[in-house]
Amino acid sequence: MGHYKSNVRDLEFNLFEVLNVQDKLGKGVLEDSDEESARDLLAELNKLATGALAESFADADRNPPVYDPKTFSAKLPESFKKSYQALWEGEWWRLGLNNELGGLGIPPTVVWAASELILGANPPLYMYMAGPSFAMIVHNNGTEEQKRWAQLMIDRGWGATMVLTEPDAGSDVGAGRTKATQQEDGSWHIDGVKRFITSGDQDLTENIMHLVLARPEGPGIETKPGTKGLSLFLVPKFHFDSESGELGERNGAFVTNVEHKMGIKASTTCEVTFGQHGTPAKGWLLGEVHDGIAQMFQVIEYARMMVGTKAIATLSTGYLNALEYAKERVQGADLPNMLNKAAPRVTIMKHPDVRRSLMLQKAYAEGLRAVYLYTASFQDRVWTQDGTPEEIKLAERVNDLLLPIVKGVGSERATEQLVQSLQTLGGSGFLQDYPIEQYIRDAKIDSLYEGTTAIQSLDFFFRKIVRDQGQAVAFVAGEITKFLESEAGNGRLKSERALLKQAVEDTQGMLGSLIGYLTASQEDPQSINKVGQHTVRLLMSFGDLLVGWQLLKQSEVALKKLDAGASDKDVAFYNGKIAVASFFAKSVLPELTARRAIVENADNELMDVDESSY
Ligand code: ST9
Ligand code: FAD
Repeated sequence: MGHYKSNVRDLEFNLFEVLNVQDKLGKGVLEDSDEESARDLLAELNKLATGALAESFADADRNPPVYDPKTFSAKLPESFKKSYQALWEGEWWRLGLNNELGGLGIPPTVVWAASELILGANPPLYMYMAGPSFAMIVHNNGTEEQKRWAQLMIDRGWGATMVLTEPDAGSDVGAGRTKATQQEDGSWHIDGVKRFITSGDQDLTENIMHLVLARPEGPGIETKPGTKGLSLFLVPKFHFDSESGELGERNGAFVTNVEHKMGIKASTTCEVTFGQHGTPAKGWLLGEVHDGIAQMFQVIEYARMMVGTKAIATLSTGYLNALEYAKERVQGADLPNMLNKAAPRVTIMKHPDVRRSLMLQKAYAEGLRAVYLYTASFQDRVWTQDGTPEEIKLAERVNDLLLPIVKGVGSERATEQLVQSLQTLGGSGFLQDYPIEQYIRDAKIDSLYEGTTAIQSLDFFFRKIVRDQGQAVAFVAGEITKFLESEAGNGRLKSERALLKQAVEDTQGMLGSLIGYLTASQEDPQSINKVGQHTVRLLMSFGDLLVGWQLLKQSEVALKKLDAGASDKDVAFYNGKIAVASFFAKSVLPELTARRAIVENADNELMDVDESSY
């Protein structure tokens, strides 16, 4: 058995019993898909994920890619290349593409559910397969010629990268110094050093298209500081014939280092040097506008969703591995028999603290899965363009609001709860005989790249709530209120609904306080530092609220299914849904009241502590 324990039953429950995605299939851009084909797709990918994809997970960690400074190249382990070949040959690169570019005619909900299977089995595989999805963005923003390049990227299976970070420009992308100078032939020469570039080199694909942010310079070009002065350039590793895609000369973008990391070792993290090794790094402006940061955010939005889904996928397999162990490991007696030294020994599953911990792991694994799929359901509306322009606009806003939750809360809770999954295995969890230590190492990056958690929380508060004038957040709050006012559970979820209601009020209270501090900063500029101290608390609390709500929504569905007479094999599944929702409402949601009090009583003392006193 491989390391990866997927949860297709829960994916299908979300898609077809809670979100009712099947109602959207068979129409418009989804005309070629139906419920059966979507279920078949998940089943087929699940076989691959738990088999050939999971197979190289540990080997590629123990035998990571090797960098050769003489050739500026990275070589991947053979086991990993075999997994990649299986993924590519299965044509899973079609997953996120639109129909025009050879997509499968399935909505984002199904795409992300399928993506979870790859990301849970072996996440770097997914990242190396980014070429076609990045090509779609090149296609959407490119000139007619660049649209042909996008097609070549897909047809020839090229890799792709997103290139923002520099030694002095991490969270602050606008501090980037890499520059671009226009040439007479219309191309640009890129000059600078980028670092931490995922998939910067590999030996899986014949070519790599780097999507590079650089600052254009030269006569007639206004040089602007910050992110708004950046443009997006297409910089191939090898030049190519625009018609046939035949490779030509090596371009001057060279990988000059591959980092040694804590986790996701199979994923190469590269320093990429542009135009500093005797060969110019030629790039082409994407489209005809200098609007690099907005174009790059089209990539970042996918990537943030991907990172959150990756974290949640890893938490899910961590929890299921821990659960399996707890059902087999025998240790100690039942607590009521603790004084009887001759009492029968029991599996650790019988100990209340192990049960508590496993139920919390389940709550976050399944609750966050529900949150990312709920988010994807808004992407469905945008993808299908089904609805009035106002409905589609609102769906975009709600998706934007939820992305920092999927990414920021997903990654933080996954890391925290994976530590609990390891704890369930006791000392054995610390060994490489089990996958959990690698899960923790591999998942930690998720709270760092694609914008750290602090950055997600600032994005959530300032951009997604304040700048949005609360429209998306009001919509989501309205949906939760509808649930609260409904007869959900038919009288059986009463106390849980009361706890959820309190959680809504607490989250609104926190938000109200932060908006108050922001407003006060017009008079007292320091007041904004009170906001900055608590945006992560707000983000995490909003995440808990959504998890609590989604779990209760699921338990409402489960109760209905049980009332209607579920099959034997489904009874335990539905009872689990009711148990986990109730547990989360009773043992996590009340914590929001304390967090609200902390936010309401915020002061700026922290900002006054002298740095030498830290
Ligand atoms: C990285 C990669 O870390 C790690 C993993 C790589 C994996 C590669 C493979 C991925 C595969 C994925 C494939 C999935 C395919 C599946 C398909 C399925 C269908 N939203 O606030 P301002 C824009 S890469 C949208 O003033 P500052 C906007 O244009 C490195 N746009 O910012 C805005 O203008 P306006 C990742 C946004 O103060 C403009 O930016 N690095 C958003 O200048 C300026 O905004 C990071 O993520 C948004 N949320 O700069 C950097 N926000 O306002 C993190 C901004 O007029 N740092 N824009 O609309 C930040 O995000 C900073 O907040 C900052 C600040 C840089 C934006
Ligand atoms: P810093 O920005 O220096 O942050 C340090 C700390 O300060 C963090 O805790 C941060 O939250 C905090 N902080 C910074 N600014 C603020 C603020 N304004 N308010 C509050 N707190 C703040 N980049 C790419 O361009 N392409 C890639 O493919 C890519 N892949 C990566 C792969 C790996 C394995 C790694 C490690 C990084 C990768 N990155 C990539 C870079 C990644 O996106 C950055 O590391 C990340 O954005 C953070 O930047 P930084 O490391 O410079 O940290």
